[in-house]
Amino acid sequence: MNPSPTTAKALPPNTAHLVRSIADQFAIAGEYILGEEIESGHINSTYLATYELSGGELRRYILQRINEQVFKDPLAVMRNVECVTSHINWKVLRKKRDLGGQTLSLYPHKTGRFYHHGEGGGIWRCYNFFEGCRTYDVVKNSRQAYEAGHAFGAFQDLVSDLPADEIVETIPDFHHTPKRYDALMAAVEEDSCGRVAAVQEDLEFIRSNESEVGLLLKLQKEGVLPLRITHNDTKINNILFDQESDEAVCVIDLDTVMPGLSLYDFGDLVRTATNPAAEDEEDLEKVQMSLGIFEALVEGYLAAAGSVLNKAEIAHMAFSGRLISLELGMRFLTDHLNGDQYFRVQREGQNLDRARTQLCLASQIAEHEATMNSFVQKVARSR
Ligand code: ADP
Ligand code: GN1
Ligand code: MG
Repeated sequence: MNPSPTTAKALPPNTAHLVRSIADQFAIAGEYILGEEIESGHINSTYLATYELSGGELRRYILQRINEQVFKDPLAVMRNVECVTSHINWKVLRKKRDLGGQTLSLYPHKTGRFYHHGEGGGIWRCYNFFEGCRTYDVVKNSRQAYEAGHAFGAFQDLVSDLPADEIVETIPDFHHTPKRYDALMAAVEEDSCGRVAAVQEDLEFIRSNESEVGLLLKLQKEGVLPLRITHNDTKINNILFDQESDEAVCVIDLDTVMPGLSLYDFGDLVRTATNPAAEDEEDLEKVQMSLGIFEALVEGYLAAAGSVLNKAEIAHMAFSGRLISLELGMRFLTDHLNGDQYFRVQREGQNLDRARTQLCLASQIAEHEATMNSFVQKVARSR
């Protein structure tokens, strides 16, 4: 089970001191009373800061340090995030005339900027904390899947009119699957940790799929698939759900918002939502791709973004789930072979388990792809 924000962890004294001093740099009203850590997410360091207002009311805020190993230009990330959050806030405000605390907003630093340069290095930012929400690592039912599909579809719709030149590519070739394939082959060649011998079967499966890794890029080059502004990290735990109603409240983790293909977003959603097991499941018997969940994702996504997408995007929705599962399988395997330098791990072999789960899912999607395609077409026709 994923820790919900309310089960955030106590901090060791050094980190507690650091978080308090960072929180102090932002224009937050009240008195700082507690800092805790939220451990979900493989990339950033995320903390929860609690303040007490003069009347005794408690308010909480998210403080995040951007991972500079992953994001080489964190200020460019912040410019993108500022642009996307203000665009979404403006659109929601215009439509509803009330934000109601339901959109992600950056809090200003004391200088008026939206980030803080940490003394020991690092770029920090502060967001509003969504009370009464939780995240899921694994989708529990079709309704949640519909909500998730709808949330990412609505996100696509909300950013569809952002001027493309305002958002920069902060991680070049993030979803360039052929380059991910090449990076894996380079890691195999180098075998820096002596782990290649044990992953021959996994490599065989990946090599057998090589001819398809460039398909979406080819369609993009031919002008069949349009370049859009996309989220690029649409895993299920990047959506906040209302704890009571289980409705999707907000899409978070905007660091990878960049120009991309809508199919990268839908594909990653399929990868994370249709697998009923954990992302790092060791028992592959438990990785059974759920067609019912796929169908709910399609219904939700098309209900919110169907009018934005073209025919080719719709025709490749099932394929995108297979491609992104394969891509993540390759990324996790590459990191395993390179000695776990990119994705945070809690145990040895975790990146290999993550890789195998994704590869298993990719092969199951291939088995059901024809049925999945027919379903997508049926929903698209009925709209
Ligand atoms: P990472 O890039 O490391 O995945 P995220 O931005 O996804 O970082 O944040 C990690 C976790 O922190 C999320 O999965 C969620 O549980 C929690 N979280 C992040 N932002 C908020 C927020 N504004 N309100 C409530 N919880 C949040
Ligand atoms: C990382 O930050 P997080 O945990 O939401 C990664 C994604 C992967 C995901 C796999 C910037 O996402 O690309 O799909 O792990 N983010 C980055 O769980 O590399
Ligand atoms: Mg995240």
